[in-house]
Amino acid sequence: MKVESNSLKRGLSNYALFEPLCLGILAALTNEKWNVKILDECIEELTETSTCEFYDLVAITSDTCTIPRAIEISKMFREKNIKTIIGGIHASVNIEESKKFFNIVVIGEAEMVWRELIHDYETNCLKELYKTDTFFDLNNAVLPRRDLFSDKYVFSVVYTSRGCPSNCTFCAVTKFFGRKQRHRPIESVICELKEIKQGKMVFFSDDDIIGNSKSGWERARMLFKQIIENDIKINWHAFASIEIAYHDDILESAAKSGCRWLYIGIESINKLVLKEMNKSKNIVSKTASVNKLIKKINSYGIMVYGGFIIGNDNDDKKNIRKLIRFIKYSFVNGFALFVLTPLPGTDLFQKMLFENRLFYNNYPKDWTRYNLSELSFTPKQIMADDFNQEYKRGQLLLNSRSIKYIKFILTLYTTRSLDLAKEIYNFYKYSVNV
Ligand code: B12
Ligand code: SF4
Repeated sequence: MKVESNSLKRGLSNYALFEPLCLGILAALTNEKWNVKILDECIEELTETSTCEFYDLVAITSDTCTIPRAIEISKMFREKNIKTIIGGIHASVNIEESKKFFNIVVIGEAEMVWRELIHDYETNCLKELYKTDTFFDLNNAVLPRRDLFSDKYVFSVVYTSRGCPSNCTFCAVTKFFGRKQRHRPIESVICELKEIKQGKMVFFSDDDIIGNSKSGWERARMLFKQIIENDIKINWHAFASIEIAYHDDILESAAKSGCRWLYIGIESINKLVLKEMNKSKNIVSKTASVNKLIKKINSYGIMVYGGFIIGNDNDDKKNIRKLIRFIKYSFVNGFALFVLTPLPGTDLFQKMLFENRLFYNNYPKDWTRYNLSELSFTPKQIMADDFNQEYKRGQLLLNSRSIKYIKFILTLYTTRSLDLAKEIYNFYKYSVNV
């Protein structure tokens, strides 16, 4: 049996930083009598020769933008009469498409159906579709088979919760994992962290490590306390919402437990845009206040990687330029500027489809365009060509040589730490090439 993950094959080599968590979970769910091999195309490209080995089943995971490659891989194995299985967020919302290119389609979380699927294979009664209508109870979480992962990954990926209480219009998560944040028992997380090799960094893949409820905050406090009390020495990164800045005690224990970077979806500094994205929680009294919140997080020695999105209906040229200026001179220590992308299954996709604004609809081939750095629809307030020019201009400005000096000084100011400021300087020294 083989489990596959595929990359864009477009120079995304830095993504080999992260372990393919879902494949480790699939392997853990497979009973011991089967030999499992994991191949991650971020590390090693699948070639005709590697398909010559015999496999009983090939399970593939893929995002939307990599699905054309997943289809190629499936074809290679199917030509050798090996059955392929596709699962994950994209396949779960594109069932008819998936049925055409894979023998078996799994909708939903693997934990709910994988054992049944393997049993069906063993008893020769495989179905074409496996579907679950309920969410997986995280009390039954399995530990991924890390022994099957390459040593090349910088980050061990660990989840402590699933689901996101927010419902941003562009995001594919809530439709798949639900709007209620399900918490994995802390003992189970601690047990997994203890197994991780010393020196590996940990990436918590939760959509929001603290969530937005009292129970979420309480759990985050407990989790960080347990990491400290169990003397687990890790450096960790995670996604969080800007609201974490209102919880000093959580920030303090997060930092003590090894938190180094928080990835925060700031998205925009324009109120109308934030409302349009259903991200009103990011609206703070003044633009400067977002900056103040970032500064607060920095003061605990935690770096902020801000995610920003342009291309919304309320975005015009002026807004975009204002946002880029903000990113450059704000306290965010790192950043990613994305182009709004209507991912399948999202409210945004439905809207764009309804309004007949999608440029590329020759699916599955065109899914490669849905990569968050390409405009795939007609924007409202700006011509597509002008938008592309603005995006290019923004990327150039943000990747110019001066950025390392600007972020060095700002980090020094917010953290009062020369070491952290130097770390940021080096981060840009190696990543900026303009
Ligand atoms: C961590 C993360 C990353 C990490 C990747 C780490 C890694 N190697 O996994 C990084 C930062 C590199 C990353 C990059 C990108 N990401 Co990302 N990422 C995530 C995040 C937050 C968590 C992923 C995760 O580990 N989840 C936990 C695991 C257990 O869940 P899972 O992988 O979905 O697997 C479960 C089920 O889906 C199912 N399953 C999955 N595959 C299969 C296969 C089979 C056969 C079966 C049976 C079941 C099954 O069972 C699993 C267990 O329950 C998700 C959001 C989310 N909540 O999932 C976004 C998410 C997956 N990313 C997304 C996107 C768009 C991207 C980028 C395109 C963004 C960009 N331009 O930079 C790139 C693409 C990278 C690529 N493929 O080349 C989107 C994908 C949407 C879509 N329709 O494709 C998501 C859903 C976020 C969103 N905003 O909507 N990402
Ligand atoms: S973008 Fe982030 S906060 Fe918004 S719904 Fe998706 S995971 Fe939740």
